Amino acid sequence: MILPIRAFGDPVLRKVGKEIDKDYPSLQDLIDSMFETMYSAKGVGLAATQVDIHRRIVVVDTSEERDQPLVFINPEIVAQSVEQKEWEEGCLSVPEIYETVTRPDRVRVRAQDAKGEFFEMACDELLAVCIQHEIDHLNGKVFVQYLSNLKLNRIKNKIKKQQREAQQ
Ligand code: GNR
Ligand code: NI
Repeated sequence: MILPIRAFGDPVLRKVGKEIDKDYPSLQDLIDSMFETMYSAKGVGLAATQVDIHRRIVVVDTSEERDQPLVFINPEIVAQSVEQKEWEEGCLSVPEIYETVTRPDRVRVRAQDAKGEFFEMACDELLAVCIQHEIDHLNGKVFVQYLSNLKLNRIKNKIKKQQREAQQ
């Protein structure tokens, strides 16, 4: 099922997701719907927060072929490089806005898979950027909140304009 993606400005994007435990109902259905939503929107990642589900679950696929789905349940960054990297980020909740954000170059993530098993993954390149971006969503943060107030206000106005035009 394709789920509606909430846009920046919607207060649900500020909620902090709760941990998922082993007997969370229909977890596999949620995972399937999140992948369907992410692939149909042509995103490289999606956090449950963006579809108004306030649980700590993220789906990612940074492969060219769109055939390497990754699920991260209760993800945590357990190590990060001192080196930082700039990346032009976008977000399905902030359509048509791309801005440079600086984050650690590499991170090590600990999470659970769909069966509840713990794993760790060393992430670099787009995957490192994406998992940090998604964990921010689980904590109620959207990438544009790293920008200056001037840029943030311009983005808020642009989104309001997009929403007005979408209504007409
Ligand atoms: O599709 C997405 N692309 C992207 C590009 C650069 C940095 C982060 C991302 S994540 C984004 C999908 C999304 O909004 N995930 O929350
Ligand atoms: Ni996003």
